[in-house]
This record gives sequence, structure tokens and C-alpha cells, in this order.
Amino acid sequence: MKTVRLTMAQALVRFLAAQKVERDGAEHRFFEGCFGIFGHGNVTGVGQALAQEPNLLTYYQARNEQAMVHAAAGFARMRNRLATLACTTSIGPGATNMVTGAAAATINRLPVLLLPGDVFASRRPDPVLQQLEVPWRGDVSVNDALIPVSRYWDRVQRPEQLVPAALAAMRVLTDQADVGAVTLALPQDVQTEAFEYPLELFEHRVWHVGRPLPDAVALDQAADMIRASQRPLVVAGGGVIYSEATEALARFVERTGVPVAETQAGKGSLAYDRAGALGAIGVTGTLAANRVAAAADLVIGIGTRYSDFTTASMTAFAREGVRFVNLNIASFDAGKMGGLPLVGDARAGLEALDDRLRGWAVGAAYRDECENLRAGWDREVSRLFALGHGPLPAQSEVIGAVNELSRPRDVVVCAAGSMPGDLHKLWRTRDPKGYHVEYGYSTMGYEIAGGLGVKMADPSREVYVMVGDGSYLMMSQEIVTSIQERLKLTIVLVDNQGFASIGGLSRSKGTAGFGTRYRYRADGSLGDDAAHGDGTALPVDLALNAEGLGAQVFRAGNIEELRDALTESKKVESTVVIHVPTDRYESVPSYESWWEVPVAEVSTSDEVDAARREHEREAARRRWHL
Ligand SMILES: Cc1ncc(C[n+]2csc(CCOP(=O)(O)OP(=O)(O)O)c2C)c(N)n1
Ligand SMILES: [Mg+2]
Repeated sequence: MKTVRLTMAQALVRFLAAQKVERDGAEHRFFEGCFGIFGHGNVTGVGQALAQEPNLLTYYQARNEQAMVHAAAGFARMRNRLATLACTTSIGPGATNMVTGAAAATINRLPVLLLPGDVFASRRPDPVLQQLEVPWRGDVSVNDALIPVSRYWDRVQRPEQLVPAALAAMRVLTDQADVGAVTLALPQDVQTEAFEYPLELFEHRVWHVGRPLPDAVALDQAADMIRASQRPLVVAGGGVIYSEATEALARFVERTGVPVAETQAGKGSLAYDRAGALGAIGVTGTLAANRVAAAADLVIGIGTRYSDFTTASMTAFAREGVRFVNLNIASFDAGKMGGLPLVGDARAGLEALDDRLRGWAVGAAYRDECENLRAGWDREVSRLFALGHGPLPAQSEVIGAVNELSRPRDVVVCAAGSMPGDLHKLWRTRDPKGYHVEYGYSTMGYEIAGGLGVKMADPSREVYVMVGDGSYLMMSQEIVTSIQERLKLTIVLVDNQGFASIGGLSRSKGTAGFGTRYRYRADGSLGDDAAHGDGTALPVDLALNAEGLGAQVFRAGNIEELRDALTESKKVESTVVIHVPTDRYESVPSYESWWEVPVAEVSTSDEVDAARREHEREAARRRWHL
């Protein structure tokens, strides 16, 4: 067997550069590059390897390790999980900064490869700078914190261990059911140790991503259930988009008349103006989708993991005897809601169902009812887009302006705060990849970093990052990276002076918005209103901050100025930040839905007690789906 003498890090970089993925006959690289922040734990290992052969794997510098994992995840999502970026860090804080990014990737079922440095395998210089010492165990390091948030985790203690570890990592990263963050912890000494690696390890290796069909008997059973139903509803999750099943779904809907409701990850499965498109479902759902869900007798979940936002904390599907058929590549998800599991690829499964349902369609009355609800919802969106609220605009108007002034193929990116819910309800999605809201982990700080990954994955599209002031303050530094890489982002910074979403939640539960507004401390104050404290705003200028990071900044005081800025920003070549203040108290209502958030059973406040009683009334609507 031919071998080549390389350090473990050099071998790893060569291996990563040689990995390919193929689906439907289209073959391409799996790793398009490697993000990294160097420290003593990787600069002379993985860093040396990347520097020695820079053409193998493009190196991207980031500002923060969490952010670079978000960027890699955003990239992978945009590429329908068929490509990603690796992330190399030093040991210690650089490594643990990735924990949040890893959790977000794993929860959203997105492939990212994390390569944290680790303490010396030899243990000779222990405790090395940044090493966690655990008196009761010798083989613990901070990288163990990545175990629960990784779908595969290994520590490469000897150079030859890289061979099985690298192959195992690729299996998980390309397995559509198992996918998530993969961590290979790399002790800093082992990274630099040489070994005679088999040359075959570095040959191009193609990982086939298949389209497995669900079991034929289960498909027959599912088709029987659908034929027997009067009011079926498809709940489209992220799996529809990742499997590129949106056209198959559109054909299915056209033929059968079964309407479609979308989860956050599934938004974009069916263009907003197609017959049968009921839009968002659940807590942040449309009136159309939530009405149809409440009366559905059969729910066909496709590629959804049924989060509480989708099921409205188990209150959305209210009809007695409602049944579920779940088409999902992961048996774990297919088995939820007591449903009939169809374990397989979304597109292949949908086509197989479609074949079995030839000649069948829902009744005309149901089709009409859904169409009326869809049209009614569209009018509600138009109303919210043109509220004319003042003096500060409402957030729905800001969303409307961005939606109207962006092109169909452009991408809107968001993650946390009050905007994901409003975007889920209101955004008119025209392209399957046009809507990118991270709402599995709802990570404050994902927005700009994730948006950067989206832009890297498809530079032909404009990327509109919608970020709240809170998220901006948590993680905006990748603006610098976007400028360095000449990857333009259009960032709409919606400034409502604090955590408006949680403030609203707090007020609705009797706790007056405690701790959610940016104001100087006022002793003894409970609420977030000026009336409670001294009410003085902080001398913070986020637009100036963005300017300082190198962005071209537009300050929009109202909707007209926002529209002008959006138009002007199209002519700018590098990253733009449009700062727009909004009215934190003017929010989009909820449409016949409920989210379970616990309320204190005893308190000294009448408001909290009332909220608790309300909570108990609503909680009584929760269903078991068995
Ligand atoms: C990292 C992180 N910390 C805390 C939360 C809880 N949380 C959700 S939304 C939110 C406030 C977000 O503020 P902002 O970005 O200004 O958006 P707004 O609520 O004002 O729309 C908080 C604290 C979170 N989702 N992520
Ligand atoms: Mg805010």
C-alpha cells in the first residue's frame, strides 16, 4: 500500500478537500472551505496545514467562533445540506464558544464540522494554558461540552485514529437522518505528529445522498388514510426544502387539492400565492392555516419535527380523532404525534403517494373554503404592511417594505426576537430558498453570521438580514468578515430599544416587561415603561456602531426613508446597515393560537394570578396524539 508521511492536521486537510457529495447525479465538493480562529491549540497544527497547501481548502477568518459555526450552518442550509464549511479553533474558550453554534446546527439538523484544538494527548506540560483540570478524571477537557450537541464526537488521540474518525464524521455529515454538528477534538500535539497515511485516504470519495422510498405497505396504508379523509392538511417542514421536494409538493397540491401549512424551516415549500398555500402554521401561524389545522381530520407531516411552535403546544390539531401520517427521512421524527411513519425521502415519498392517489381529490367545498381563507389572509398581510402607524413605524410595515423591495430570489434571514414570528406570518415567500429563519434554536446572534453563510453559499442573491437591536448587540462583529470577504449583506437593524418580544411575553403574563427595555436603572421599578423608572434612554447609537465596523449606514426615521434606503442600498457594493427605529408596543397579533409558557402558581400580583388562571384554561386544550 502506498503511503505518505503527513502530520495528522495535514492529512485531515487533504482528506476534507477530497470529499464529494452526489445527489440525483450532481456531484460537488462537500467542504467549500474552513473557517478558523487560531490560538496555540491549532495555529501550528491545522493552521500550518491550511497555510502549507492553501489551494486545498480555502481559509476564512472570522471574529467569533460561535459566529463561524452559524455561518457554516447557514451555508449548509442554503445548500440543502449537501455542502458545508469546517471550523477550526484553539483549545479552551475558542472551543467552547462553538457550543451554541453546534447546538443550533444539531437542532436544525444541519451538517457542520467542528475541529476544536484539545489539550496535549501526552499530558506532559499539564495543565497547559486554558486547560480545564478535573481532579477526579484524567481524560476530561472542555471539548466534552460539545458531546451532547454533536451527532458524532471523537477525540483523535493518535495520528492513525484520524482514519476511522474522518470516515465516521463524513458518514454522519452526509446522512440526511443523522445529520448535525460533528466534532473531532484534536489534541494540539497530535495535530503536529507525523504518520505514514495510506494514499487512498486522500482520493476523491463520493458520498451518495439517496432518495430512499418509504415501505410499500406503509405507503398503501397512508394512501388509504388520505382517501378516507375529508379535511386533510399537509404540514411542510424543512425536509421538503432540503430534499428539493417543492415541485413535487406543488404538483401534489394541484392534483389533490390538499392544502399546505408551513413550519418556520418549511416556509417557502409552496409559493405564497399558489392555491392551497395557507402559509405559516402554529403559534406564529396565519388565521388560514390555524383554522384549517383546528378542523383537520388528517395531518400529513412532511419533513417536520413538530416543534411546539408548530403544534401550538399540542393545541393546534383540535379535531376529535385527528390522525397523522409522517413522511420523514428520520424515523425519530416520523414516529411523532402517534402517526403512521413513512420513513424515507420527502420527494420520493411524495411522488409515491401521488401515484397511489391518482384520480382522488378533496371535495370542492373544502378546496373553496381553503382558497377563501388564503385570499383573506393575503388581505390581512396587505393591511399590516400598510398600517400607517406613527410616529414610529410598526414592525409589520418594515417587513412589508423589505418584502416588497426585495426580489423573489433574494433571501431574508432572521433568528430571534419578535421578527421571526412576524416574518413567518407575513413574509410573502416566492422562492423555496427565499426565507431563512433559524427558529429551531432561535439563537440571538445567528442573524448576521448566518446571513454571511447564506451569501457565501449563493452570492448571486441579495441577502437581507433582519436583526433586532438585542441580537445586534449580542453578535454583529461578522459585519467585518463580510467586508473582508467582499460579501455584501443588507442588514436591516430594527431598533425598538430592547427585547420587545420578551417584553410582550412578560406583559401578557403579568410581569410588566421586567428587564426587557434599555433604560438607566430606576430603583424599585418593575416594568419596562418610562413611567416606572427615570425613563432616560441610553446614549447608545447602533448606527454609529455599524459605521465603525465598516458598513455603509442609512438612517431611516420612517417608512418612506426606509424604502429610499432599501432602493439606494442596491447600488452599494459592500455591506449596508439600514437602521430603523420601530414602536416596540405595536405588534402583529396572534391568530387563534397558543404557546405554552409556564406562569407562577402563587404570587403577590393580581396580574400574575390572572395570567395563571388564563394559562390553566388554555392548557386544558392540550391534546395527546397517541
Ligand atoms: C442567545 C439568546 N439569549 C436569549 C434569548 C431569549 N430571547 C429571545 S428574543 C430576545 C430578545 C431579542 O431582542 P431583539 O433582538 O431586540 O428583538 P425584539 O425582541 O426587540 O424584536 C431574547 C432575550 C435567545 N433567544 N437567544
Ligand atoms: Mg429589540
